[in-house]
Amino acid sequence: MVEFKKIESKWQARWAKNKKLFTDYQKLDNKKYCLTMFCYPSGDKLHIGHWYNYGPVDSFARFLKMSGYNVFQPQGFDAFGLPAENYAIKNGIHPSVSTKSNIDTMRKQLNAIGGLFNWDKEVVTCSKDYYKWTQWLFLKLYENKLAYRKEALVNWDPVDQTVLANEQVLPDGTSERSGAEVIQKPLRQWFFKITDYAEDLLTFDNLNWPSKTIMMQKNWIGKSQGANIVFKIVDSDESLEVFTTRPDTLYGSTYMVISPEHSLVDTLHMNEKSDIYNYCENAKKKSELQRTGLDKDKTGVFSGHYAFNPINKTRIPIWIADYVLITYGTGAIMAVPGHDQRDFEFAIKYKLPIVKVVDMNNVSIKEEAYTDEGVVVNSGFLDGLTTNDAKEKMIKYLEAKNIGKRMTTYRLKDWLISRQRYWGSPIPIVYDPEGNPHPIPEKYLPWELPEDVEYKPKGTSPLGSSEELIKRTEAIFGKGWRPEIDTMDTFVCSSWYYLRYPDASNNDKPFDSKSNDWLPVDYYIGGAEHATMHLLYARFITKALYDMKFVPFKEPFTNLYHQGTITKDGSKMSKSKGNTVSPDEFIEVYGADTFRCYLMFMGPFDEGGDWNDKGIKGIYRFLNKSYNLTLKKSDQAVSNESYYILNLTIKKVTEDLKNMKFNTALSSLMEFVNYFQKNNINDQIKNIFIQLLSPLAPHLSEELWELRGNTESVFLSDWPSYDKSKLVKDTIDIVVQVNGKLRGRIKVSQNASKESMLTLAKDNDNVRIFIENKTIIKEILVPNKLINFVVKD
Ligand code: ANZ
Repeated sequence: MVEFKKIESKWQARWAKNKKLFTDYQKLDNKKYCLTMFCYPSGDKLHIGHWYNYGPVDSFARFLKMSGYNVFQPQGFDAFGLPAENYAIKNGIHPSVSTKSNIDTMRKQLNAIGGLFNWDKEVVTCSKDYYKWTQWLFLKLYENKLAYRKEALVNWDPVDQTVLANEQVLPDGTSERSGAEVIQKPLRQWFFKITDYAEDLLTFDNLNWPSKTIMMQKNWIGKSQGANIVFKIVDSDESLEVFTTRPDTLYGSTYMVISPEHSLVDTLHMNEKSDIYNYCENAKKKSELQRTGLDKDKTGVFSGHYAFNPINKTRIPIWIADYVLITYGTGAIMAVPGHDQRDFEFAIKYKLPIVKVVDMNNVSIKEEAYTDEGVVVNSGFLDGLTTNDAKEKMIKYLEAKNIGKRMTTYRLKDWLISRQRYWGSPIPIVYDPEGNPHPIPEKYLPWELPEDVEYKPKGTSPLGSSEELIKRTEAIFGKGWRPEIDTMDTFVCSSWYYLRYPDASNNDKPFDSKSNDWLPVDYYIGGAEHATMHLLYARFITKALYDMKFVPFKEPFTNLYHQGTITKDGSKMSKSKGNTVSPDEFIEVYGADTFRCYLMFMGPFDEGGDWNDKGIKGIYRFLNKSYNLTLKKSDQAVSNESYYILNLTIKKVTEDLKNMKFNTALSSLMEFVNYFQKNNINDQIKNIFIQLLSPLAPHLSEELWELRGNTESVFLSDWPSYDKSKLVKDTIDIVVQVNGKLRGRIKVSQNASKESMLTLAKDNDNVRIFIENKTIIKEILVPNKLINFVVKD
């Protein structure tokens, strides 16, 4: 058995010293920036999920290297964040201390994978020389009016005592972090204006991304097209504007709804009535999901007011109901119960009129609304038009009469980036004695995270307890000035780290134009769970930096891949379920190459698979067999068929690795080994096999390569190419049937003529028995496969 452990440490040490294996930072013509999502240095160490990201991607990077590319494969740590802070609260250890020790452990574990990582460009987001530039980014966004402060109802996690982004609230209304029921709380917060980029973010031109991820981003941005329409309020100078995607149904609007937070509630003194007041107060306590879920019972109160439907001048009542949200559109709707299910349910409950204005084969709207497209009815000048034509015609009409306008809205909201937590990048803002915010001049960056704080959350930010921070602020800006005490969401740190890697130690700039040449990232690989947060934020930041002329590209990641999930007994591994598997014990027994290959063999890379250690022995045997097969020198006579197998394997492995199909690449190599265990092999074939195996089992292959007398690393050798002419077998097997029944097989040469094949078939001893003394009425020939004689007596 091969001594994997010994081989692995030997080669890891040698690789680290061999500059030729790493990136030539000056040479850019054939660069490949190959990036895995960096990891969070938690105390749980590197788990199988990390391995499944970093191991196979290193195989891919090594394959690119051997294919002649100048590969850049950096590593770093997304090191700010709540877990370190919670750990500090519990154990009294400063987050910087625990984070540093976690990083040291994880760095060691990452090295055990045996990856060719560019450690000279490591990025750690909690270090001063990194967060200095995260703060710079904030200042640039602020200068360009893309960072602003406003009072807003925010998602508040009552357990972690912090604000959450919408993306961090799970569909059931609980916190992704603590599991607590998220509540709504008004707070002054900092936002990044990602909504300015809503339209740009919907374009995915020239990006090779999984279509599901693109769909998820599009849905998240949620573009809706329609119209804003103004309704005059009866006996009042006020009017009510609504957003609708169905202006074609205006004739069918029989009532209106405003959200409990709508300004009209105040302006028209509606809340002076106690039932309305109580209703509105109650609604404020509910989360969006509780209010809008389709299965939720609709509630509401009549406002006492009416509006004129602008198209037919009928008086329609205005209701207040919490299924209408203040944060979307105008916070008010024209209700069309015949064609909107929520309105339908509400109308049934409160006995409001339901009118059919869209028809399709006399559809009934007694049981439920008809929400599909159709032909307009009961709608004056629109009658007979299709839904789409009617929309257009109505919008034009409304615009001409000045009672409405074409409108596009997006569900995407601005990115709330302030957190009432300690372990994050301080927001570089100070307040003058009147409370007005001012950006901290760049020369004071990094605006350091103070040390003298009380971490324990008390509903206000821990930074507020630092005397040093106040002293520092007053010393620089003057008496009475106060620091901002919120820190930035860690997603800000990870929204730009890929820009920093190529220039990781630049002290004067976050990155310079030379490092920009390394971008965009050619291959970005990480979990699909980042589809709407990280990947959307990173695209936004890149686009904003492009518009500020800091980077010459608009998209950060050209090719995106999501590795699948490794499950245990069908469920995702997690510490809380107690079903995690540590890679370390397997590496100890079988070695890193076996472990890497086994993970890759479990299933397609983008699907993952269920962890089961039974199969690992099979991979271990395969690598040992590979070693024994190729170790010794031997020059046996080799058949044409063997060359066919060799070239076929080169072709398959090359294509598979190009597409990150590691599992099938391994299968081909296994078939190869099985074949050559039974057939002659020569040194040339052995060398090529080692090269093909090397990205997948790097340590073992490197050892074999050396034992076979090579003096340079196998990863400096050129990836083998295949000989097309060898990919055709000399002879092919053809099946011969008579009246559709198998009667014999013949061997013919590749380019045999039709006639010669038919003659050969008829000459076959067994076939002859069935065609003798019969009339052949048809000869069917499927090239390279079969001949069928149709005969009759
Ligand atoms: C009249 C109508 C008739 C509507 C009809 C739909 C169907 P999407 O596609 O998600 O953008 N709406 C508008 N603002 C709202 C708010 N703040 N809270 C709750 N609902 C709101 O949905 C747009 C539709 O959602 C709008 O079009 C409006 O109802 C409703 F047959 O207007 B519609």
